[in-house]
Amino acid sequence: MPEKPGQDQVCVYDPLHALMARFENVKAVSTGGDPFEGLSVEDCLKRHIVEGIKKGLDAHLEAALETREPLSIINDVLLDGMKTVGELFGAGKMQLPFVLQSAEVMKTAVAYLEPKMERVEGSERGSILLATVAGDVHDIGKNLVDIILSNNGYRVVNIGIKQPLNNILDQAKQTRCDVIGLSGLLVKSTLIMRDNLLEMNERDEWSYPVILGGAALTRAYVEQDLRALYRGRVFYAKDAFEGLRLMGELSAGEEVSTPELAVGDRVAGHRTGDLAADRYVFDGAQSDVVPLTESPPLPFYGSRAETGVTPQEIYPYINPIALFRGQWQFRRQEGMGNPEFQAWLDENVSPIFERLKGELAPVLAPRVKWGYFWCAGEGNDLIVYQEDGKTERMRFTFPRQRDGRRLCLADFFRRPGQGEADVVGFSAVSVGSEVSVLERQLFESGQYQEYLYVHGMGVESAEALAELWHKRMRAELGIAGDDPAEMKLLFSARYRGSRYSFGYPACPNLEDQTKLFDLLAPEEVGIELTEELMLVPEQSTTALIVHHPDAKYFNVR
Ligand code: B1M
Repeated sequence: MPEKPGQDQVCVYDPLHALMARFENVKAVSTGGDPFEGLSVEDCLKRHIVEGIKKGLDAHLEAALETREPLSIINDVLLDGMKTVGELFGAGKMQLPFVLQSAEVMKTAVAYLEPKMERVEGSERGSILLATVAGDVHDIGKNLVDIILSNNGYRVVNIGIKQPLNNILDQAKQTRCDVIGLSGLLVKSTLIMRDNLLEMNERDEWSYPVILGGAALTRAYVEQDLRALYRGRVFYAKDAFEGLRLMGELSAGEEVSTPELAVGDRVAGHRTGDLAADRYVFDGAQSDVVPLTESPPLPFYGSRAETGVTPQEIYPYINPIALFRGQWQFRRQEGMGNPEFQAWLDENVSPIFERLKGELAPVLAPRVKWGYFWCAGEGNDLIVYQEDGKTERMRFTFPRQRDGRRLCLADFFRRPGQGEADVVGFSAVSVGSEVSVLERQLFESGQYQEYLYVHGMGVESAEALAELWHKRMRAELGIAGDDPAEMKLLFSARYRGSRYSFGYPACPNLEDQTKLFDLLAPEEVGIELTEELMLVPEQSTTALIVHHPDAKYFNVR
């Protein structure tokens, strides 16, 4: 990939910073002049960090070395700049990609200074062993924590994904880390974290303070339930900056502050999505959904493969909101209206999207396995039939809402024996693993901002391929007539039927992935299912396609 603009020839003017300055009532950095004019060398270095400017960094570091030791430059000057970055981010005045740009400059500066200083034992602020727990492949959240902590003066030992407790403890001991940090996005990971803490009690290894983070956790689960069972100290970090605050307080030996629980947190406990077994047992009460008397004709029975889709075909199906706000985490700044924010995104973020579309086209390798099967809904079960439309091939059991409409996925299909069998679709899509290789290179070479951008593009391309293929499947089923022309409406699922992914609320059981693999054999296009039910490559997703017009997303608690 060509070098990202702004690596060496970073422009001294950053539209975001200028914009922030406007909102902050602070004098904006001029486009033409020298942004360092009139500043002391220390302030120049801080400006390099806060504004993410690499150009001229070496010269300012050399100048600082005339009066300061390298360690003092790091601790007293550069880290002070990073502190400002953290404060701006915390106050909602700095966007994550620019925080990462600042971290890149920090890393470059430290790399410049390191050969000039002797390694001073204990010079770090504190140390943490970071791992994603056993069975979980999610890397990005933990890596963002790594970037923020290591560029704020902490020693981070990042041992990667799918880490069993034995390894975590061995490595923590070997590398003499003070704290253990565990990450995980899966519901199952929240249970693994609990088991890890219990085992640490049993092994008498509870002297480590533990920080936990990841999407399926809640503060209440960690700071009430888990805290009650771990003999040591355990904390929840909602994001990397809370991790930074916790490390600061823990390393300084201060009392660790615990934020108030949010209202949702109090009730939710933790978002396990683990449903009581009775949710799956049919108790005779069904929803008001009426199965269709006539279902679409079966396009074909069984599965097919497609590897000829191009990235250019996928790109229009990338939801910019999910990419810009979800993955890249661009937020509307305080005082900014929605139209103004949109205009800002159009001007500043869309060009990044356009650039990456071109650069990632040779890296993305789209592939799809999809198919259609005869089926029927019976109680809470979806029965999938053999090609004869009568002989049972397999059965999925879905949970039913406890109250309200009492919806269950099985209700959208005709009952057994009600005329011809109904039709269900399945899909498995991926954009290949090369993009993960690129991500790793970017992370390891300290190109943090680009790492975030590429990761976001990769995963949202997988999601976009699923969306594109769902459209194609609606066409094959002959139900695409209701498709909206506008992409925005497509992204809010204003078409007939729905695409449900195993692991999400209406069908939370990840074990169902094995049945989908039995039906589609996605291995034939290079999509594998691990023992822990994760899809490899990471940028892959699967779905069950329902054609019934009433099929919309719903939650089961
Ligand atoms: Co999917 N997915 N996904 N997915 N996905 C989740 C993880 C899920 C929670 C959604 C849900 O609400 N149900 C759910 C898992 C639930 C479960 O276990 N049952 C889920 C599922 C089910 C799946 C599939 C199985 C669906 C399917 O295909 N059947 C499938 C599996 C893919 C696979 O196996 N390879 C799948 C696929 C995908 C996409 C490919 C489409 C895409 C990318 C996935 C990926 O990143 N590899 C995707 C996405 C985008 C999501 C959500 C929406 C967002 C994840 C993300 O990128 N977050 C996610 C739901 C959610 O999180 N709201 C979901 C951004 C990332 C930077 O945040 O890692 O959380 P995160 O890290 C944050 C904080 O959590 C915190 O700081 C970080 C920075 O702020 N943090 C720490 C994390 N670790 C920390 C440690 C600390 C401190 C802070 O100290 C130690």
